[in-house]
Amino acid sequence: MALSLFLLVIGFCILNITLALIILNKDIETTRGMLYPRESETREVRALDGIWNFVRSDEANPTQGIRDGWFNDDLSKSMPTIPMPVPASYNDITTEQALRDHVGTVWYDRKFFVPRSWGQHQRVWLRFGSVHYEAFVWINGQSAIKHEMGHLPFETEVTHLLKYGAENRITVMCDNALIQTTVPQGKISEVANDQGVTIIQSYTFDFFNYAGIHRSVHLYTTPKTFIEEVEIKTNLSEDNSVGTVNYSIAVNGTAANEADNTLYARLQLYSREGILVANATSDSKLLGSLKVENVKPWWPYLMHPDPGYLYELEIKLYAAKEQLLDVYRLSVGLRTLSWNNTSFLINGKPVYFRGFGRHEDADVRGKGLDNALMTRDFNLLKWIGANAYRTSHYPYSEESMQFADQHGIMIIDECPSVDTENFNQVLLDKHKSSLEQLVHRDRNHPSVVMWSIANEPRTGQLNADTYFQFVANFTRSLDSTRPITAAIAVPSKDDKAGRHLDIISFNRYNAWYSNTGRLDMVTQRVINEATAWNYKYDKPVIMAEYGADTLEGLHLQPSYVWSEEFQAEVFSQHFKAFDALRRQKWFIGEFVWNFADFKTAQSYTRVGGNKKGVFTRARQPKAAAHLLRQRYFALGREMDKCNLPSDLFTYIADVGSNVQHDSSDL
Ligand code: GCB
Repeated sequence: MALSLFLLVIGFCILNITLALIILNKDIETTRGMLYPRESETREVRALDGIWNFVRSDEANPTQGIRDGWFNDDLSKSMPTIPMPVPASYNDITTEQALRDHVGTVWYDRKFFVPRSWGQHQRVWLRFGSVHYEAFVWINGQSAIKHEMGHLPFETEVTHLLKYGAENRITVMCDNALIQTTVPQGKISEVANDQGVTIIQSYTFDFFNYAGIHRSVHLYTTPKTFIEEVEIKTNLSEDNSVGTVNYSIAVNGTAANEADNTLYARLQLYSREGILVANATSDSKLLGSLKVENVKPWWPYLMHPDPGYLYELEIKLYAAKEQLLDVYRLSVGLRTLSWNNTSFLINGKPVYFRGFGRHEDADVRGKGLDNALMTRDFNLLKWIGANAYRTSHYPYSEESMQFADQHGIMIIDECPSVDTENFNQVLLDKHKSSLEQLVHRDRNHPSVVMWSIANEPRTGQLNADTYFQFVANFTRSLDSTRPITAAIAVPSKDDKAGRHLDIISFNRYNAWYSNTGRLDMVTQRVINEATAWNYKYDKPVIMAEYGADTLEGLHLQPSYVWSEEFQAEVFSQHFKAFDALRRQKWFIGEFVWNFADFKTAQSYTRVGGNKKGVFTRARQPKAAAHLLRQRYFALGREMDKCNLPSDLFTYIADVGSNVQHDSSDL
C-alpha cells in the first residue's frame, strides 16, 4: 500500500515536471497603429509632458488606489501629492530612499484642455512612448487602456472619453513589480526587517529597475479615416544605382469599410534637398513601389562620406473624387542587408561593427527621455568613431532611433528579455509579444540592422532549445529582412539556442570576472572562445560585451583593477585578439561594455553603479576613450577609407627627424 502511494506521488511529480516543460508556440495578440505622432495638414499633436501630480502607494496595500477609486477625482483629493516630472523615472527625483527603492504601484495625474475644434470630424488618440513596467490609464475617471511591458509605446483612441472645449484629467497607475512571468524577470519576497517585514524586489540583471512614465505622452488627432500602418521595405540594384521603396499601407476608419468607397494613396518621395525624386499612386490594396534613379543609399557612419542619407516619403490618402483624407510623412533610408555564414553586408559591402553596449541612464532622470543627453551621446558616438550600438537590454526611445537613422549609426535592436530563465508558457507569450511590439515599432528604421532576441538567457537549460526556436522563428516571421542574434554568456559547449540564430553574439569579461587582473590571460582566450562559437554553429560571430569597471580619476601604474590604466590595457589586449580574428572573415564586430557608467541595484561589487563606461555618467571621457577612438578611426580608415579627425593624435615632439603622428602610425 505504502509502495503504491509512493509510486503515485512519484508519477504525479513527473507529470507536473513534464507539464512545466511543455511550452507551446501559441498565437499572440498583435499591435496596430502606433505610427510616431507627427503633425501634418490633417493631424495635430500635443505633448502632455511637464509636471504631474504623484502619489506613492503603500507597498503593503498596492491595490488601495483601485479599490478606493483614486482615478475618479483629482489624486490630491485622495492622498497628498508631490510634483513629478514627465518624462522621467520617479526613483531619483526626491531624496527619499522609500521612493527610490519602492516596489509596487505609484499614481500620476494632471489636467489638460482639449480645444473645442478637436471635437468635430476627427478622432483623438492618447499615446505613451513608454511606461515601466505596467500601466493603467484613466481619462476623466473612465478606463482608457492597460499595457504591460516597459520601453515600448502604446496608444488608444480617446475621442469618446474627452470633454471638448473643457478641462480633462488623465490618471496613470504604474506598477514596477517584476516577477517570474514578466519581461524581464524578477522576484518579490517578504523579508524580516527591524520593524517587521518588508517587500523586496530582486533581479539578476545589472541595471537599476528605474520606473515611471519614461517617455513623452502625446495626444494627437487623425481624420475619421486615416493612415494607420505604413510598412516600408527597400531594395537597391546590384550596382546600388537604382533604389526601390516597397510600401504597404493600412487604413482605419469608416470610409475604409464602405465597399463602394475606393481608397487610394498618392506617394511622393523627396530628397534631403527637397527635390521630388519619385512618385506613385497606389492600387486600392494600398500596396506598391517607388523607383528611385541615381539613388543615394543609406550608409553607416564612416562607411561613406555622406552617411545616414534619408528621403522623406509623403503619403496622401484619398477617397473617391480626389477627396484628400489624411497626410503622413516619414523618413526613408534605402539600403539592403544580406548575410551568410561568414559575413554581414550592407549595400553589398561587408560590415565590421565597432560599437558599444549602452543604457538609457542618467543622474536624476534615470531612464527618462532627455533630448540634451541623447544629443550629447550621439556627438560622443561620432567623436569616438563608433558605427553601431546594441540597445542593451531593452528598446530605446523612438527619438533615439530617428537620430540613429540620421547619423548612420547601426542598431542591434534588443527586446527587454535579460537573464531569462525558468522558461514557461506565460513568459514565452510575453517574450514574443515584446518582439512583436518592437518589430512593429522599429521595422521602418534603416538604422536597425539586426534583432537581438535576448541578453544572456540561460541557454544551457533543458527547454531553452524549444523556447528559443519559437522566439527566433516568430521574429523571423515578423521580419525576414534582418538577421537575428542574442547575446549569449553560457559557454558555447552548453548553449542550446545558437542554432536558431543567424549571427552569434557572446559576452565575456576576461581579466575581470575571470582571471581578475591578468592581462596576460585575455587575448588567446578571446580568440579561442570566438573560434569555438564559429566552429559549433558555422555562423558570423560578434563579441557583444567585454570591459572592466573603472573609477574615473583612479590612476595606478603598473595598472591595477579599477584604474583608468587597467581599462585601457584590457581594451588593448582585446584589440590584439580582434585583429587576429578579423583575419577570419566570420568575426564581424566588437562592442565595448559600456558606453557610459550607469546605475545598478546596490551591491558590494558596484561602487555607485556599474563603472565599465568609456564615458562617465556625466558623459566625459575616461582615458580608454581616447585609445578606443584611435582604434575605431583606424578601423574606419583601413576598411572604409574614412578621413581621420585632425585631433586624433596629439603633437608630441619635434625630435629632429621630423617625427609626425598621423595616419601612418595606425
Ligand atoms: C553582462 C551583462 C551586463 C552587465 C555586465 C557587467 O554580461 O550583459 O548587463 O552590466 O555583464 O558589467 O557585469
